[in-house]
Amino acid sequence: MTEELRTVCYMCSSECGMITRVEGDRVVEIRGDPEHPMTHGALCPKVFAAPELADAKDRIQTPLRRVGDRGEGDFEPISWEEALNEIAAKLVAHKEEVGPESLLVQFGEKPDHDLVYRFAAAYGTPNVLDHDSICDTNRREGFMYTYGPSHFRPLPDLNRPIHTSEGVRTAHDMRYLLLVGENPLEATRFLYLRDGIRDAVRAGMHLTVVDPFETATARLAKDWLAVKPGSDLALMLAILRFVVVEDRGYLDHDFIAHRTVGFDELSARLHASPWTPEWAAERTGLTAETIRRVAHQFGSTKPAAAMVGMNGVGHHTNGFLTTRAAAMLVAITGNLDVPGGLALAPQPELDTAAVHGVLPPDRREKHKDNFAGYPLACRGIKAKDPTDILEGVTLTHGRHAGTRYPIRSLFVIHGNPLVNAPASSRWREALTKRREDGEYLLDLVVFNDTQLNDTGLLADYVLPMASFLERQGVCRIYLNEPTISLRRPVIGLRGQSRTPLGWLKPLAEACARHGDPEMAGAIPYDSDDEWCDALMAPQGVTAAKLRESGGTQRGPARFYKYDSLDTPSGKVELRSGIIDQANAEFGTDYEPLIDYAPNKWSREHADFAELAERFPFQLITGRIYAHTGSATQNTESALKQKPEPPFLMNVDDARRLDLSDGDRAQVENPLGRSIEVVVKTTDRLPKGVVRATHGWGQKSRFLSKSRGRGYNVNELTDDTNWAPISGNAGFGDMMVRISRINRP
Ligand SMILES: Nc1nc2c(c(=O)[nH]1)N[C@H]1C(S)=C(S)[C@@H](COP(=O)(O)OP(=O)(O)OC[C@H]3O[C@@H](n4cnc5c(=O)[nH]c(N)nc54)[C@H](O)[C@@H]3O)O[C@H]1N2
Ligand SMILES: Nc1nc2c(c(=O)[nH]1)N[C@H]1C(S)=C(S)[C@@H](COP(=O)(O)OP(=O)(O)OC[C@H]3O[C@@H](n4cnc5c(=O)[nH]c(N)nc54)[C@H](O)[C@@H]3O)O[C@H]1N2
Ligand code: SF4
Ligand SMILES: [Mo]
Repeated sequence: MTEELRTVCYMCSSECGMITRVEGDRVVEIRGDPEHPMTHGALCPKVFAAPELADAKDRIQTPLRRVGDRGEGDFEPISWEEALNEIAAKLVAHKEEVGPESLLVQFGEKPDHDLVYRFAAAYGTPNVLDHDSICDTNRREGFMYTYGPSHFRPLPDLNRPIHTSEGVRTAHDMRYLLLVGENPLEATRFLYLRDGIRDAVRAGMHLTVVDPFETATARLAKDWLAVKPGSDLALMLAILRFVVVEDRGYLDHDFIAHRTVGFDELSARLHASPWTPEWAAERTGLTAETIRRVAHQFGSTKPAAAMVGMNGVGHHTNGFLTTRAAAMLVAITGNLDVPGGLALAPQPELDTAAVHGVLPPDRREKHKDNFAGYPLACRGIKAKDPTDILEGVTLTHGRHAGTRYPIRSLFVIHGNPLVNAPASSRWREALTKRREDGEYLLDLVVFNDTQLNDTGLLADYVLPMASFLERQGVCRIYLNEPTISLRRPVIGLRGQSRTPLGWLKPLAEACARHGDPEMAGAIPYDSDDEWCDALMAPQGVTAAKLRESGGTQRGPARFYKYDSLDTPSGKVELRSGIIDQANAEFGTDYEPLIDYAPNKWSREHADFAELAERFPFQLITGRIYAHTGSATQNTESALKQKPEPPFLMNVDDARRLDLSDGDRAQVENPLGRSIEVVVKTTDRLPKGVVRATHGWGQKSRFLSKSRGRGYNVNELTDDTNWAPISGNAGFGDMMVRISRINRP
């Protein structure tokens, strides 16, 4: 039998609409869904890894229990019942001995977590860390603390056609786009940005791309500004200062007067600051003339948008401030939430409190990060996990200040921190360290995925997960048109894999049987439709209705939503009231306005300038079109497009080190860690910068196609370096030296 079913791709986080042709429970064809409001039929080639992964020989088929030491990779198959009973017995014991906060749950960058939150809330742990702090908390919080918590996802208004209450808009309004450290043509986060940028450029939009590497996006731009890594803050401060101090019609004074707070203070700070184009030129490697020209063009071309990247900007510890500067620039020039400007993407209202459950304040205040010195790190700090596991957690704020507790168990749910979080060796250490009595310090590690990656090698229990083709979820798409869609399962569960409902509900029941009364009935749903319906209740739609009607529900796009800003003042906060409140409450001294801060491990930072002589290269990363993190590598379909991650360096730098294409080199950081790479030379990267791709170099024998390919760049990153406010991992702050490896 052949069926055509609409669903939503999750080979990466873009959540594109797709139509699958299913024959005999196999996906035999995938094509874009022309009716999907975000993607209008577009897809990218990563999607083709999905059916291959679903039916892969390497796929985890049954629950597994470790038999040798952690990391050796010896497992025996066991039944779900055994696995869940053994895990439940440990969870109940840990809760009695230490408290529920000793369970640390983390996910990777994948959706369908709703019931994981519910399980964690029922058990009582506040320590649920999604992927955000190794992804984009700097960017989220930079916008959040300027435009309000519910507007942490502003987006360049480039999705066309767009439905508004006045009708459908097809033409592009945007005249100028400043993209800082973002590469939507290759790192596809929302295909409409990829396609919208192309169309808008064709319609005459001026695109300026700030990136040390000449990416595909930069190649499309009128201006490519090859900044030094981590210097974007200097650039944005200089642009901000220029538009305020020079103001040749750049500023929207009416908007500033009625819709912002803190402008006078900001203006005084900028006037008194040294942040001139010449000052920024020294730090960024651009000319003062270029900076002046870009600032003038941004200020005088309207409507315009500025957007900072999740990684190019966000993975530097000063990325929060860079985002704040961009958010301010957009607002004071009158480009916020206007057609063709930076649109405030509304969050479709969902009943997450009902479905996720709510933790009582007493338990919330045991959060390992928020109450351990980082009160504004709203999602927690993943980079800090190894330290927390090794040293325990000391709470510094709230009513439990002074309390210490150990982390006893860890759930890794479709993530791969061993290669995707900073400092892989620290993760290995944290997960394999033994106590004096010979037992592991971290008593329980549970891993849930479709494939047994390098993190899985360190687990005690491996639980087979339903791939996204087999599971149901509610997608909250980031769009100016508030949109939800249903990821419906299109094929049956493979092997013994289970959906989140399929294993978390019986695990909760097993915990109840082992003596934890709070877990009885913790997950009250009997089908995926039930929790999806509860979640979507405020939208007045059900899963069944979405399946019938094409999978997506959207409202009209609306601009000028200034009445809905949920900052403390209700206005755009150039001086952040949220930060002021946190400082008053917690005795912290976070910058509420804007300031300059150089990054660790960079020449601009006084403590590291000298090191730069011996470690002369800044190491950055960037994504490749054909792969998603570590998820797609074990597939023919992606490997035939890109079999290895490139390690790029400037052609003159390479020549000086006697390196040419294909040569092996050692890359070493000041922390004494090193990796081996194969060099690829390029003239698209300035001198002094090398560019890698993360997520590779895995060793797991369960990844038969990708094992041993490439290098793992996160062997070199620093787990003790995170952004002061958001806790975002500072992957992008690292200096290295490079030497040729001569082999006979
Ligand atoms: N140095 C450096 N490190 C980085 C980054 C960087 O730029 N530089 N980027 C960071 C960022 S932004 C992020 S978000 C993290 C990502 O880190 P992770 O979230 O760990 O990302 P992945 O490696 O993509 O996926 C991990 C696992 O998810 C499993 N999986 C389960 N279900 C699905 C599914 O439906 N779809 C997909 N695709 N996989 C599934 C895959 O099998 C895989 O084992 O890495 C971060 N690490
Ligand atoms: N193909 C593909 N698409 C993806 C993903 C994937 O793994 N593969 N992952 C998804 C995820 S999880 C995310 S978070 C997004 C990320 O989307 P992006 O943030 O756009 O992706 P990246 O390629 O990590 O980083 C963008 C650019 O930042 C540049 N850069 C590095 N350091 C600096 C710097 O100091 N300053 C400036 N200005 N630029 C710098 C890099 O050269 C790179 O071109 O992509 C999503 N889409
Ligand atoms: S960008 Fe590609 S991989 Fe990502 S969701 Fe869309 S089609 Fe899937
Ligand atoms: Mo990400």
